[in-house]
Amino acid sequence: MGQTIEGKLSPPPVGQIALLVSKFNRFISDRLLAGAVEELERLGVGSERGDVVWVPGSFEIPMVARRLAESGRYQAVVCLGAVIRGQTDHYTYVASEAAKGVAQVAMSTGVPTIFGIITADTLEQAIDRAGGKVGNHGARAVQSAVEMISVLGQIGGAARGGRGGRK
Ligand code: INI
Repeated sequence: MGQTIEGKLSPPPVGQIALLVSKFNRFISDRLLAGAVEELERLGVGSERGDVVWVPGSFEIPMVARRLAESGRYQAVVCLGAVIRGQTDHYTYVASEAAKGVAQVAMSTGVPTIFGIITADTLEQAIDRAGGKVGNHGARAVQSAVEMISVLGQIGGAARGGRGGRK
């Protein structure tokens, strides 16, 4: 067997991480952000290395995530929000565009762009995932970001969105 490459949860030596948060369902987003900031501290990255950017709703996350990723200023973009099923099918469109959009940003820029957006049937389910019974999705999203920075750093090759602009 050849070598095994695995992301580590140790702090990247340099660089900022963008925490991109949706104001919609702010009650939940605030908790996800608190979990994310705490996790930056817990992992030894430091909360001063997390820049917070707010957008109106999860639908707006991919566009701003792309701008952040392409800026070259961030090692990762952590997207946080909550899409909660309502009376209409609006939820479906917002959730699917947010998920597709975040994946596209990661693929097109090469900058780890993490899907820390909760999709839930009820407010109670969302609370459970935002620091309640099922942990904090914001904290987990920061772990994924740190792990991805590590694994991509070990593999090598540049992000397309980073310094030097698009290729
Ligand atoms: N935005 C969310 O982040 N979560 C939701 O649950 C939600 N729902 O259900 O409507 C939501 N809608 C707003 C949307 O993200 C946009 O901000 C809006 O459509 C303007 O483009």
